[in-house]
Amino acid sequence: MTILKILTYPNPRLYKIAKPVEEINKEHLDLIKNMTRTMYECNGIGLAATQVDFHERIIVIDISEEKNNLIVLINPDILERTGSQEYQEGCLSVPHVFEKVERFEKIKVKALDQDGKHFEFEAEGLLSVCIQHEVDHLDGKVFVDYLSTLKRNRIKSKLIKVQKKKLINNE
Ligand code: GNR
Ligand code: NI
Repeated sequence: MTILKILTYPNPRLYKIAKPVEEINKEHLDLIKNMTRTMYECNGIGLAATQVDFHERIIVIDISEEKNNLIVLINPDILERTGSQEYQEGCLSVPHVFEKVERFEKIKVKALDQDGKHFEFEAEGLLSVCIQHEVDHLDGKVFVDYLSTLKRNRIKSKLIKVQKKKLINNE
């Protein structure tokens, strides 16, 4: 198993729109294992394939305290959206930035599991926030896109500076 490299904002690859998975093969299953490992290693509660530069519609999520409740969503589709909630969001692709974002409160989701079986469920609270955040990644959207241009540009400059420094220091 491998810890995958996560793309950092504003890498243009984060803006690619992921294609539906046509048939789940061994490469997909390997990727899901590595994405899961990477999410846990980085202390994230979710990870979208886009963030590891793989542009098919795959998400892993685990919002549990004990990190023992993995949810794998292939070709996720949000069927219903109701209400609204605000949550302080962070993103593994936007390190050290936390900002409030408004999302739908309750959603109904349809997806395939790793065996290619269809399933549907309703989510609210943090799980709902996380699914909306991850589906956005698959659609080439990052949570800072919901912030004001001023805030987003400040975040962009800061992250570009940090990345140049890392490049100089060979990190
Ligand atoms: O680890 C993560 N925490 C988080 C907190 C609030 C709202 C969304 C998230 S998802 C994020 C991991 C990540 O970047 N997923 O794409
Ligand atoms: Ni994210």
